[in-house]
Amino acid sequence: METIIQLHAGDSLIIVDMQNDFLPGGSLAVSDGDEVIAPLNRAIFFFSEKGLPIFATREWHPPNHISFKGQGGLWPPHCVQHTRGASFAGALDLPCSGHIISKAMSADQDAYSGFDGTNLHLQLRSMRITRLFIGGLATDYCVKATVLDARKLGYSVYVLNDCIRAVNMNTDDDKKALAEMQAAGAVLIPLGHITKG
Ligand code: VGL
Repeated sequence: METIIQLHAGDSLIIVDMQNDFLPGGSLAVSDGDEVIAPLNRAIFFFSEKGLPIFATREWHPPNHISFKGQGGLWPPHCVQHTRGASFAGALDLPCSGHIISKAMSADQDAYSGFDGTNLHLQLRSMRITRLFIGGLATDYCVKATVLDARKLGYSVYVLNDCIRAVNMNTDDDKKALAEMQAAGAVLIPLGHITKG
């Protein structure tokens, strides 16, 4: 049986790190990362129509960030504050009312999860949000970390499985990440199974 989820008050959309550097042409491009823009725009439309809050997380690193190879980290420089690479995808229809959550903003602090070192939980709580619908980049890093933290914090979590793409440094990292999220109680659903009623 297909599960159809009807959106209602208490729901929020969390868009993870849809920044140029994670898209084709970017310094840490996720393969086919741009393919999630269209479905995310549909999700944004649904949530906007229902007057439900939308959050967009972003990495917002200083040029000497600890996660960069030059600093001994894993990654090429990416999402450096105020650069084009750190900007949200131009084709993403983020509404003005969207809430931006910046993370990993100081040189010595890294954060994959949108909850790590941010006031995301505080903002969601003040809006009485209990269910989160999460999509974006990348499945095996920031999406996974955000989903796992959300579950730890007690939210019901739906992962929009057609609105995510993985880095897949090792084959199957995406499958492992999905299994980990499900084991933590997150539900994977395609956007087509969500109705705004
Ligand atoms: C991410 C690698 C490095 C992500 C961030 O957004 O998933 N991946 N930094």
